[in-house]
Amino acid sequence: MPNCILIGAPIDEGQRRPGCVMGPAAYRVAGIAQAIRDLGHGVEDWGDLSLPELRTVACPNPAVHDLARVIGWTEVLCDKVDDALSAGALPIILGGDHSLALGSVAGAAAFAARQDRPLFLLWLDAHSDFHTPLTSESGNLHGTPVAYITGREGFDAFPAFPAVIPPERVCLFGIRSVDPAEHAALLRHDLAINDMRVLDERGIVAPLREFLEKVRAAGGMLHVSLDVDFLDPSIAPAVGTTVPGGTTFREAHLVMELLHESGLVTSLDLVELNPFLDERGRTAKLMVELVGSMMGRKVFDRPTRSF
Ligand code: B3U
Ligand code: MN
Ligand code: MN
Repeated sequence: MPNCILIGAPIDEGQRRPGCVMGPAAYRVAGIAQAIRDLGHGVEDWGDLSLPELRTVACPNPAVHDLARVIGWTEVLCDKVDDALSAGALPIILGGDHSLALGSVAGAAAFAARQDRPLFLLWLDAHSDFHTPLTSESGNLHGTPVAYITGREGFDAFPAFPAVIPPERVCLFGIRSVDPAEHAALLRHDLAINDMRVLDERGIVAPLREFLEKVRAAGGMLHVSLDVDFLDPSIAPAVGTTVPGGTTFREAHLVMELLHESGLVTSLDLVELNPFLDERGRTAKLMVELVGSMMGRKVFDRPTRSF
């Protein structure tokens, strides 16, 4: 695995509950850099990003809020993630709400396009985040990145997405909250939808391996976007939008262990941590442990199986 670059993205304009802005600090307090170093990897921390000068922008949907700021974050994150990948590192973006993925995945897509490699996206989330700014009822732009990344219309005010990811290269994993407009749009697009119904029946291993196999066969890069609400709220309470019935502690670790074994992950978002809602840092610590599993920590070190 390459060395890691931590990129702090203190963004909370993509939703309405204050607190995600403290996310990057909480990950640092929970020891994310040392946890990765302990596994033998180099870590550089690029500190927290700040907003560039904002443009004047407009959106026909009056519910949408903080559009100019979210676009500003999108631009700055796109550049930084591209820079980190160009430096040969694995960028880990410390969020911040999920609107940061508008920029982080754009940066990964720009880099992948220059390398002439297909970029795949694994979306670990309770939500499908498949709204466009035109269909969102809440007006919260953290519910829109998957639509932007797959090239849906309605993002006129945003920078053009550098290299649209075809829906067949996207895997939604763990979803259990989908709005009607998202549902209708998902039926028209060919994303792999591993909702909790599928995971309950098949477990997490088979569907994840199927997707990883596709990434490997295509010689692809893989961006993983981990939303805290992928986890069950009983183990990860520090999130604004808790949805019951999430993945367990062991399922989540197994996902991250399989990702490590695959050797395919090239960039990672950690999103929606709201430290103000945490219980003595337990969610931040769990997220750091999950990163440890993705970076190679094992319960018992047996010779690596092929995934
Ligand atoms: N789909 C809803 C709820 C939501 C999406 N992402 C989160 N919540 N975290 C919306 O507001 O777009
Ligand atoms: Mn999300
Ligand atoms: Mn979510």
